[in-house]
Amino acid sequence: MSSWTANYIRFYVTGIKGTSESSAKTQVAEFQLLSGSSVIATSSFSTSTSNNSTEFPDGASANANDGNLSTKWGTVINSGSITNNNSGSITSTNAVFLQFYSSSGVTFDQYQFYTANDVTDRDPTYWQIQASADGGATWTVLDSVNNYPTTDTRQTLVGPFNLNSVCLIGTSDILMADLTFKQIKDINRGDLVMSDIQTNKTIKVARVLKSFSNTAIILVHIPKNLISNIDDIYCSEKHVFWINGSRIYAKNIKGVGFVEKSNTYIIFNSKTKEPIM
Ligand SMILES: [Ca+2]
Repeated sequence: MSSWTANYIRFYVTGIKGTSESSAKTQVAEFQLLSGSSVIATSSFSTSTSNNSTEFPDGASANANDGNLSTKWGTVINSGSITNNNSGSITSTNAVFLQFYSSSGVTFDQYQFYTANDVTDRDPTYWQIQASADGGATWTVLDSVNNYPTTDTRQTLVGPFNLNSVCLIGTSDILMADLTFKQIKDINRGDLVMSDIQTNKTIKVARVLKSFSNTAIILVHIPKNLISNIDDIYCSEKHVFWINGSRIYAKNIKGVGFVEKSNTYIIFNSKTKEPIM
């Protein structure tokens, strides 16, 4: 399972890039949902904006869904309290959202957006992707991104973001350059880590240049009794393992000789802790 079907989808902006404007504003030229590598047709949705905002005269929500980078969804946050300057936290009162609606439901597994034509300080840098399949009664957070280094280049693609793209959970151990271990949630910018260079299968010391949180819903649990000399691993379906000289997605590990038992790893929902079969 790697896609989501929902009637309502929200691009829920919780933080913007800068503080230069007296009223907090946010904007994007386009926001797109994808299935595989294909952008879902704009005719699949209607659009709207949260109540906590006032669209610019040239910032109607439909402009985020018209396939035209010259038009934009742009809105003033009425509370004036949207988090800016990349120091934010997510609350229900200081965020605004762009909402998509489809009566028949839309199935998607990735999303992306394009920066608007002007004012880089309005660019989203903190956001969630939320979805509802029951008319808005309950919402599921499919992705939560903090302090993303959104480009300053105008009318430019940001993403795509795969909804299962997180590699490892926060308590996973990372091998540092001094050969000690540090949990991934404790890694800071500037830290030196041992990095796997996938193009030539070598390892070298690399410096961490940026970090952000990306919360996947679907995780794979590979119990430690499946692989010799390794502890339990919790990762996304598409976390890559080197197995017998090949790159293998976690979700495809079963049946490979490296695994001592076949067909016994567990895919589970990280929110409900329930197995997904
Ligand atoms: Ca547009």
